[in-house]
Formats: sequence, structure tokens, C-alpha cells
Amino acid sequence: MHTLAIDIGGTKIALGLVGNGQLIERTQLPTPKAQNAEQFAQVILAHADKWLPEINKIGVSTTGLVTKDGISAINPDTLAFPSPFPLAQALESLTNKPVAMLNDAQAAAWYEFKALGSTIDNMAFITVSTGVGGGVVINRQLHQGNAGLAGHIGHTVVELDGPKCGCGQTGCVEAIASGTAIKKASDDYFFPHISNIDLFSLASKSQHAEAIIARSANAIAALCCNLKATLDLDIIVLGGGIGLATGYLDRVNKAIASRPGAFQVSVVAAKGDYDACLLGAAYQFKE
Ligand code: BMX
Ligand code: ZN
Repeated sequence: MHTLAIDIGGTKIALGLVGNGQLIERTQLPTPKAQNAEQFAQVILAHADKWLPEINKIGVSTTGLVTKDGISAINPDTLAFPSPFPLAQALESLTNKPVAMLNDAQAAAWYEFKALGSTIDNMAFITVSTGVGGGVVINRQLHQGNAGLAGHIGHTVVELDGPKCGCGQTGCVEAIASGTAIKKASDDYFFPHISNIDLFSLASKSQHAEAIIARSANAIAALCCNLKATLDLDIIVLGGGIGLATGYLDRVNKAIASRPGAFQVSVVAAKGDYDACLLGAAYQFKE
């Protein structure tokens, strides 16, 4: 029997049929508006219909703060969940299968930690996508904290006079570096508006496109050095649609290299590639 993996992001939901830790098949759908958990679960399950006879458990990784009562948004601009949003309970009652659920970046952090092998004790995973999410592994344990908030590093402040964040703070990493923030900065300058994919292609020809991407990468570099100073991490793993875009990791590493040696940390691309959070969803049943 296999696992149904569900990764809920602010822009898309990825679904996978996972067996022996490998993605056998994969599909995705645009994230619907989260009105009520049962309806949201039904939309997801309709897309996984043909796999249901082959699965005996469901692993979910989701954007938002996960508690036993459900999901709630830290930044409702990323994806507004009427909170608490009892999605695990809804999936369980519709399928009669056990459901495990973690924050998306926490799930990916655990998966990526295991993929790194035995030499690493302390690491973080950072996803730069619709928002900026994170998960931390300390002394070889996923650290969630008593409220489940640990790893929400997108909401640490790096520019005191920076842009407003949907979480209510000012100058959060997410408000500067996320795909949403990049798109906003790009829409303020380029007309007609262009996609983030086109912005990255334009960076070699347009100083302005390069500056928007560099501001994001510099904020992520500052975050990495802050994490190194706080937790003395051995390594940081980067994922997400922006994090894995061509040239982004190089920009982050270059910005880190210009900072004092004590705060430098090596940043590598996720082994799970764009599917680190999806693989992390299924991986919860491993250990
Ligand atoms: C936000 C927050 C995090 C999430 C991160 C990345 C919400 C709804 N989400 O900081 O929980 O891990 O975005 O999420 O408050 P993604 O949608 O970009 O994958
Ligand atoms: Zn914030």
C-alpha cells in the first residue's frame, strides 16, 4: 500500500502517490479559496480519486500554523484559512484513513535532514515561494515548539523600515523576499506586468529586474546569517519556486560570503527539489 501526499501552498496544491519514499505519480491544482474544511478536502480528494484504492494513509504538509485543532494563517495574504481549519479531521472522516499533518517547511526540513545523511546535527530548511517558510532541526530533532510556530523564519524582521507584512509586522523577510513580494515590486515597475519567471529571464538585461531579485536574495542571506548566529547551524537547505530558480542560490551564497566569517553558513539546494514539501508530507510516516 502507498501514501497519498498532499502539499498545500499559497498558490498550488501538489498531490503525490508515494511508495518506498519515492514519488510514483504526481499532479497539482491551483489552491482553492479555503472556505470550509470539508469542501476543501473534497476538492483535493477528487483530484486524487484514482489513487485512493491504492493508499492506506495520508500525509499533509501545509502552509500555515498547524495545531491539533487545525490550520491557521500567520500571514492571511499568503492563504487565508478560517481558523482553526480542521483539514486533517475532514480528510480522515471522508476517507477513513489515518492522516498526519505538519507545516509545509517543517515537513520538508525533516525530509531534507534525513536526506543529508549522518554528519549533520543542526540544520534549517528555507522555502522561498508564495511566502517564505522554514523548519529547523536541532540536535537531530525537528523543533516545532509548544505552539508549533518554530521555523516561521519568514516573519523575522530584517528591515525595520521595510514593507508591511500581512502578518501585522513591518520589514519581515517574507514581505521583502517572497514570490509575492517580488511580484509586487515587479508590478510597480514593469508595465505591462510580467511573471516572476520572465523577471528572472530579464535579470541579465535589466538592472531593475536584477535589483528586485537581489533584494530578495540579500534578505534571505541576512536570514541565513541570523540563523547561523542564533543556532550555529551546520547547513541550510533552500527550496521553493523562487529559492530554486536559476541563479538565486548563487546570489544568496555570494551575499553570505561578503559577511563576517563567524556568521557564514553553507546553503545548498533541496535534494527533494521543487517537491521537498510534498516528499516531506509522506515522510512523516517514516519515523
Ligand atoms: C507563510 C506561512 C507559513 C508558510 C510559509 C510558506 C501562512 C498561510 N503561511 O509564512 O506557515 O510555511 O508562508 O508557505 O501563514 P508557501 O505557501 O509559500 O509554501
Ligand atoms: Zn510577517
